[in-house]
Amino acid sequence: MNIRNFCIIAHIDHGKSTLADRFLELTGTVEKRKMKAQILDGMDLEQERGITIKLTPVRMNYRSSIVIPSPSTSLRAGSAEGSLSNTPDNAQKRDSSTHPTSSSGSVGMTNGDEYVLNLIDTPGHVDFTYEVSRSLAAVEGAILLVDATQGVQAQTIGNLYLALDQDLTIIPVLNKIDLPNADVEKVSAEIIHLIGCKKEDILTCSAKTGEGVKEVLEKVIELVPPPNSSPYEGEDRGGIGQIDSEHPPLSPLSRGEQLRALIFDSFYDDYRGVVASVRMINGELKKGDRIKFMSTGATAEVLDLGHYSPQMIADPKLENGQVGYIVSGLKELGEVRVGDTVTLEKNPAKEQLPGYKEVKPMVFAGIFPQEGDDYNALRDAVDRLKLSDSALYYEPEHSQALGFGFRCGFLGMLHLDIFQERLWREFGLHIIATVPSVAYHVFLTNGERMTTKSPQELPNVQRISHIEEPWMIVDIITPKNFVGNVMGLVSERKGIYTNTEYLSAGSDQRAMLHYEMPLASLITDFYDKLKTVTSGYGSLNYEFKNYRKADVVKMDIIIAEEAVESLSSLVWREEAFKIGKKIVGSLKETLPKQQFVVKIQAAIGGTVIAGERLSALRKDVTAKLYGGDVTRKRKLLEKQKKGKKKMLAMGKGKVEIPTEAYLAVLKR
Ligand SMILES: Nc1nc2c(ncn2[C@@H]2O[C@H](COP(=O)(O)OP(=O)(O)OP(=O)(O)O)[C@@H](O)[C@H]2O)c(=O)[nH]1
Ligand SMILES: [Mg+2]
Repeated sequence: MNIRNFCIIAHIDHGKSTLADRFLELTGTVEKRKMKAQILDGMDLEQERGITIKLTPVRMNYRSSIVIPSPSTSLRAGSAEGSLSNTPDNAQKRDSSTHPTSSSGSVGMTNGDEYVLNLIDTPGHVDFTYEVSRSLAAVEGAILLVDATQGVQAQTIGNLYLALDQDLTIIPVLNKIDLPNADVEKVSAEIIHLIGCKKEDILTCSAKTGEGVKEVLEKVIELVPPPNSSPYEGEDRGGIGQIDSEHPPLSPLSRGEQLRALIFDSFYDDYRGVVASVRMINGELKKGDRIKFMSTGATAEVLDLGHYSPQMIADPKLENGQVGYIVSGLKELGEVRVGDTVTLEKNPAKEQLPGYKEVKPMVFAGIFPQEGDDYNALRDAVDRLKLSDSALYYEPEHSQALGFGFRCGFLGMLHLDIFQERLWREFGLHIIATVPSVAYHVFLTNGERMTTKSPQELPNVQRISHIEEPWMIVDIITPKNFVGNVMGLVSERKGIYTNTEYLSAGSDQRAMLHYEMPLASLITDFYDKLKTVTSGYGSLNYEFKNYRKADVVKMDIIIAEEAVESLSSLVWREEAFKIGKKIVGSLKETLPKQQFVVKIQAAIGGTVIAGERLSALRKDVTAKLYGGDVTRKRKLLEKQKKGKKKMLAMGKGKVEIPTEAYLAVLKR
């Protein structure tokens, strides 16, 4: 069987899912009448927001109309500089590492061969990068799609580097050439500058009109190597997935030929239990086989298996090199883990595949059910979401005010937002999320170190020796004329400038600015601000760098004399006054008026540093009185006054805090 496994990577909105639509049409995988825009964005949430959140695999059958030329024309990553230029060295690598071992050897293939194409559509937003890196582990090639009206953007580069790390074949494609402002020349120059390919290596297409799409698919067949009997063959292939340094790629001797399949995704099906999406690495799997999950040790029978089309289609077997799914009937959620290796129970592989590096959550927030008795439902929901959202981190947490819940870790604010929305849509759960925080390293006077993921966990000041916070490497791409604005914004947020690169030559150059910045600056409204100061043109990518010393204090928000635990946050001491004032001010705008005057205060260690008063709502208690005796009216007003006094005397009243108030604290 001729197999090609590839994915589409790009910056957000550059047209990956739309190009996938055209591929599905071209190959007849989805009937025309069933076709809809971005069909692989299967979740309602994805369709409504117009963004991809999850990776989606799909298999297509296709009869190629070209003759495959010699493999030496391929574009292959591998030189030390990460250049894609077609050096003899690269060509040779490809020759030796892929073809002789290939069962499907495509060299010199004649016109009209049938191909099985396994495509994975990936998200573009930086918060879902883990989906991209897992997809890359299941394929041999990637289409690097660039919007010809936007040019190379921050995630174009971020995702390209991920693909180069895996030594994948890269096919650069310009999209949206139907648009009048598409600038093929300029954007081609940027791509050439970026990856060092030739102009002729760059394809152009419109995923909207379909122009050039067939050529892209034919190029995939021509350039992407077929899957090896073992992708670990050959020194140049650094294994698949983000290599876990503790589990280096296996030597051929220890590898054996037993069945192995990499789980790159999973989800929960109400009727069939956990379903694992796999990439077959060695061997062949059939329905009824007994399998073992190597790291968890769980065993099960293969109740069903098959491929995505994009819905699940059962097959009698999954062959080596294929991408598909396995239904094992396991209901215990912890037993199937993304990155684990599936093998046969009877003749198991000796060693696991390298799997994935554990992903590091960036921001943490407490998640509590709005109704206390929803805790069990919340636990089940979070367990299940974790299956299809492997970047999610969670541990149980208890709060005095909010009861039992979880401290959850996310890759960014959009990830948190999507998580909340999915809890509501898929499980009908309303939750309270606390103000997100980064993870601080707190060094205690007794020499111990603890990681603090929430303001509540911060130990008493006397016990703290010093605190460290995470810093990120930040890349920002912007047209040259906004560079000044970006510089201003970043330095306001404590960013440290590293250097500037230009994406191409010429008068309307775009710059890539490199900075280092505290993560705490990024998780507030940095991205919104960046868009504002660059008139929407700026794009952003970031990754973790290291931990550095920070002077941080806990700021409490007190509403109607009561500290609202979920609103407290950790802030830099030098900015505490400014931030306190801002938060109190915006809370005044967002909190609904009450029957009584509400005091809103920000305090550090019991000292109030900022305060506001929210005036009382004067409820028209006399509204129901038509005419009648004036003394009656006066009586009602008196009664109202008394009631208010009583509440004020108690100094508090229950103030319900709307979600906007949390946002107000965040966007400080
Ligand atoms: N004019 C034009 N519009 C396009 C083309 N390709 C995609 N679009 C539009 O661009 C927008 C984004 O397309 P998507 O396919 O959702 O982009 P994506 O890369 O999958 O986005 P994410 O998955 O969220 O990163 C949609 O409004 C598409 O209709 C094209 O070739 N021409
Ligand atoms: Mg998409």
